[in-house]
Amino acid sequence: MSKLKSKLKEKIEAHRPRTTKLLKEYGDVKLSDVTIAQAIGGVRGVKCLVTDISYLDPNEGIRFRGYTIPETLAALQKVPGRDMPTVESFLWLLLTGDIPTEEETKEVVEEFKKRSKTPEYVFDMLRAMPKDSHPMAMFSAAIVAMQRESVFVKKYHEGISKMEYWEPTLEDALNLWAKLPQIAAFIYRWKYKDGNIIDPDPNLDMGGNFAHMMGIDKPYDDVARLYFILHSDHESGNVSAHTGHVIASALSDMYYAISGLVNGLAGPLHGLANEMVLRWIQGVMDQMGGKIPTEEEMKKFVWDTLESGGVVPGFGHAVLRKTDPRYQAQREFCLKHLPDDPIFKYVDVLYKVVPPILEKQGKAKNPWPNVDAQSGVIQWYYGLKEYEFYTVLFGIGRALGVASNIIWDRALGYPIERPKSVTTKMLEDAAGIK
Ligand code: CMX
Repeated sequence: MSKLKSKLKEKIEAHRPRTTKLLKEYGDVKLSDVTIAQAIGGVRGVKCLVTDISYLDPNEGIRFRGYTIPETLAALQKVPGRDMPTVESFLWLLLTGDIPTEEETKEVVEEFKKRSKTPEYVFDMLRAMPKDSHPMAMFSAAIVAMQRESVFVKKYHEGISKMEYWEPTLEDALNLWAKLPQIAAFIYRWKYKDGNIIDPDPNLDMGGNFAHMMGIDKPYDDVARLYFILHSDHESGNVSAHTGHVIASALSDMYYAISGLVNGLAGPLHGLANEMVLRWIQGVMDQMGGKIPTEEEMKKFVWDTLESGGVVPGFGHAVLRKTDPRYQAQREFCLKHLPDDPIFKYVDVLYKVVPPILEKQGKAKNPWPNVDAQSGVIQWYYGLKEYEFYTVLFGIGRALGVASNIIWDRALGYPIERPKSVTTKMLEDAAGIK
């Protein structure tokens, strides 16, 4: 058994009695009441999901297994000479809650290498799709096409006990995680670089290999590592995480679940916002003839968007009430590596002008920037100007967190999800409307 699996087994066995005790002895304790506004309004703030992998505080932002973003980046293993931790060491943290040793990290890196060969039929299928398909549609299709590889499905049909479900689920997750960078890089180079594909380099970690297959030099390897880590998990209620969780709760396998989360992520109010930010900035740039707008000029563009009924992409959040620390982490990267980049300057002006405008308009509960406001800038700077592709990068990251959650869902025996709906008439009756 791999070190990762035996550590996970130890953690799962220690955790199970906690869940059992809560269910058996404290199952009736109330966590939330649900108002009519919450039932109509996307279940905002209703506490009805459980995860220990990440927690989102409205004011502080995300913590992965209790660690803030700066703490996470500082504590984990790095490839010598690079600034950002390996994705493999981060995965160990997400799954087990512990910071891995160098040896443990090395083992995950090796696991990934063993499992990284993507079946040829995936590339054949991608080549058969129209070239103007959105990269998110291609990414989702490629993942679900591999469903036939699921170890969980095989074991399920052989008949394993519910207590063991997490083991083939872990196998599926590792197999899929190891292939996602190659699939994404293939989509990118097939669509935008005349099909000029770069083979993986077996000597590199996940982030390094992704940068290599994209054909982008250092420090893009660190960009990839940072990006995948930052986008991995944001507790369980956001559209992509929740979608993955719901699908897997029916015991659909990892391939169905991760393909499904990619589809949810592809919406402009969620993961596609990073594409929308660049589209929006490009629109302003065209109108400005490339000149950096003054704050007064930028205010007008923002008001134009609001007055035409649009949202300002990259700002606002359903839970956060402060600037997103994922935005801050990327801003720090920009200040170090690309302080004079014109698009960074645009984003910088937006950071100054948008929050007071959203506050003045008085609709958005959170006027501050979220992760998507900053991420496209970094990609653009390193030559990835095809902004339709950005959300695929988000998808690789999100698959790390959601699949980790699904493994734990199975380990703790969480059941099929089934909230209850009511009719509008029932709401009117509850409100006392005659
Ligand atoms: N620009 C303009 N209006 C905004 C806004 C923004 N950035 N953010 C919120 N609002 C509006 C909402 O559209 C809503 O308007 P209506 O009452 O007319 O429907 C009102 O303010 C209240 O919304 P809210 O409670 O503050 O925010 P929600 O929880 O409903 O939505 C989010 C959250 C992220 C969808 C929203 O802030 C938004 O559309 N932002 C822009 C898109 C974006 O950046 N999405 C990425 C989020 C991060 C991610 O998931 O990747």
